[in-house]
Amino acid sequence: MSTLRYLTQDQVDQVRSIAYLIIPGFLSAQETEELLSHSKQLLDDFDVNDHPLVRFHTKFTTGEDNHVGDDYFLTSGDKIRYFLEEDAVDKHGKLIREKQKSVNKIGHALHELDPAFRKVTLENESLRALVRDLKFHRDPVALQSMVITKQTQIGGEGYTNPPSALGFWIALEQCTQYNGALSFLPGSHLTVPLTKRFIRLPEGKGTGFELLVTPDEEQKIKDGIKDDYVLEPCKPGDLVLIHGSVLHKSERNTSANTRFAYTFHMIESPPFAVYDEKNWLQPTQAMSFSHILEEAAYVDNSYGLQG
Ligand SMILES: O=C(O)CCC(=O)C(=O)O
Repeated sequence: MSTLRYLTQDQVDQVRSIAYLIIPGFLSAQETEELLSHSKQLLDDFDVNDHPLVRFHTKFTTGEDNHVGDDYFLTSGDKIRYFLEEDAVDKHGKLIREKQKSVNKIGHALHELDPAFRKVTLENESLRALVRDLKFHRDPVALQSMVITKQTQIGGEGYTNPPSALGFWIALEQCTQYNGALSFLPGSHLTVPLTKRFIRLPEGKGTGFELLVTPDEEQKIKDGIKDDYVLEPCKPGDLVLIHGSVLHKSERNTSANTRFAYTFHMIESPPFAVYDEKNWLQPTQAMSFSHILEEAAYVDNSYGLQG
């Protein structure tokens, strides 16, 4: 067994047993503050008139037949784009609130294109040490980074065979029960099967869900889930590791405080895992997925990410 450099064995074991882990103070107060103020700067710089919801005055969701909105989302994997709350504009295509409060996330290539986010994701020795300690990935790559101001999130992106997705979620502000701290169903990666995936639909039809079980089975699985979610308040700079198959959620923000977080996903790369062609986010010619480690790491397959 190789020496651990960043995590304790208990922490590694916790990711495997309950499928999430909070690592307090992963970023220093200064690093966190820099990312938070930079995120706010990005919001200030956002030219709302460039957004398709305002420019073309279309309804913008991922669920409806809406080509402009779909395109804005589907081609965001190698860009920095702004996603608005569903009720952000009125019937004339005008923002109801100030733009800084209308955006629920910024994504999805912050870790590639923005030096501040690149530093904590692709140029971070602590992160590399942590990844080696986990022994989940041989040759991990980063994809789909976002600043989440507070939104409800759909799981299932970044599907690989075998499954290898691990979320890295860093609180940039205090997260409490009132402003949407994450909560988890511990160990659900082993007990609750994935019932659907969020995918890019064929023939340019946007995005949608693919059921992985029959509707009856889905209902049975849903009915069998006990609502034993554990709320995990955390502090600015804390990192939360989220196994790709653990059930988790965040409630509505009912407070006066925002809850900014920076998150990205890490997956195994070929030949160790196959990236699914139905994933909404695909590497582009302009941007492939960046490797986290310089050389392949040792992996402990005895209880890997496949939950
Ligand atoms: O930030 C949130 O509220 C949800 C985040 C989440 O579900 C995720 O990153 O997997």
